[in-house]
Amino acid sequence: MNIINEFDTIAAISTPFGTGGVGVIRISGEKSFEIITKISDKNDFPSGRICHCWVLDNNKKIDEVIVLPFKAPRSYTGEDVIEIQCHGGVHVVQNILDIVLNNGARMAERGEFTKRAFLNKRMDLSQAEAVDDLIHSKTSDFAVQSAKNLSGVLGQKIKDIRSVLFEVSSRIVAGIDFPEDVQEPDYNYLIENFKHILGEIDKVLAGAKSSDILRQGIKIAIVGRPNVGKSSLFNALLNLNRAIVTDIAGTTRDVIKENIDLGLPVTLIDTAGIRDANVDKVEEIGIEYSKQSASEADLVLFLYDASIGYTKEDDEIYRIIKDKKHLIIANKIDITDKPELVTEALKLSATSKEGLKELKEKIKSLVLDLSPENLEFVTNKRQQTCLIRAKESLERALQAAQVNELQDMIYIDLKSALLALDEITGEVITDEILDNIFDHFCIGK
Ligand SMILES: Nc1nc2c(ncn2[C@@H]2O[C@H](COP(=O)(O)OP(=O)(O)OP(=O)(O)O)[C@@H](O)[C@H]2O)c(=O)[nH]1
Ligand SMILES: [Mg+2]
Repeated sequence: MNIINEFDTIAAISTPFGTGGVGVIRISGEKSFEIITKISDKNDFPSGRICHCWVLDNNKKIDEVIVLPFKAPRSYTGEDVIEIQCHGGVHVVQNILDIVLNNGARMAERGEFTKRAFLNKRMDLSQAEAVDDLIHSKTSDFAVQSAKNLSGVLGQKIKDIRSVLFEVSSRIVAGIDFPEDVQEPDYNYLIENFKHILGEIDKVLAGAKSSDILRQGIKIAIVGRPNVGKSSLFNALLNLNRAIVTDIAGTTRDVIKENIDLGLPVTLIDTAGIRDANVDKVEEIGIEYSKQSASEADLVLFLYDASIGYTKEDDEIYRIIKDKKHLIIANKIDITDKPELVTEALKLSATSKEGLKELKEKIKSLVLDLSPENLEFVTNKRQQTCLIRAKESLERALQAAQVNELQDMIYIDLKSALLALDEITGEVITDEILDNIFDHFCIGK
């Protein structure tokens, strides 16, 4: 079956909605060239050449554009593709899309261009998923990791693991099918190979936790007594005067949240200083919110004022958060000669920014497992589930081989492991899983 011929022609705006320098309308499918010829003042669009023309609507000039024509199969989707670069006004772009749709294309669904690229074997499924990760990455680090997968790093690794597994499986099948001619493989050979493959799967899974954090991000709450410098640290980490800072205790009364990139996506939360005495109703509610923020955070930055020292009140707050993942920070080290420091506290001055870089590094290393081998492979939940399934099947095969189980039985588990690996690259995949993946994409991608 030739999938390419089965598809109709789709179109969408590929640039974000809004005003910009350029807007891009993408068309894919066998009518792409026919449509651009119909709607422009130019007849010839040689593949791979930049073409300049006007888009027309019933001879009325709509915009002066650049057209990038790509003949199948050498295009993003593997089909005939036309990309129109027009001026980036909301209405210009929409007008051109409407003209394209009125001349034989239909509106593309979410992720349909990339889905076609996958179905036409321009990329495997791990690369298609990397496209989405790259677009939606919340930090520059994760964008770089996603680009690695786009280039096929994860897909290739899975194919390498699969090929070893396939080789072992083939030898078992040959032994089963032709017992007179082919000897069944030695059990030690099986055990050795299963252990090797399990080790390789573990290498890919080692980055799972970090991948999840890099993709989703974490919540960090800054907590402490009034006036210890929480809002000052909040502003310093944001590099912006976002929260009000004064020398009046009880300045911050509400929870303030901002997103920042600390190499991982972080929602940073500034809270009201926690104290018991003389608080009014508003501050009391603020203090409740602070405790709640601390309990919901993935990491708590617990601040005390080093120029005053670690007090009984500090310790009372510390006891609220001590069971959470936390960092103790001795702030205002710029105005104290001999800070009475808690041994494990990080020394910081939120105003002079001394110690700020170290704090950022410490946060990153506490949350992510940053050893290079653990960041070699970025995976998403779907891929991790497939890897775990492959691993469980192989573990069963290993146990069976260790007790010299019949090789027919071992083969059943190997087949499940192969299937699970094939789901990662999309060699074997159901429509439901595909729809689920591409439904998360943007229109026009
Ligand atoms: N010298 C010095 N002063 C600091 C430092 N950090 C904060 N301050 C000062 O301490 C005072 C309180 O700072 P804030 O950031 O408002 O403290 P806070 O913990 O948010 O206070 P509340 O919102 O009232 O709980 C301000 O006068 C700051 O300028 C620091 O590292 N060094
Ligand atoms: Mg404050």
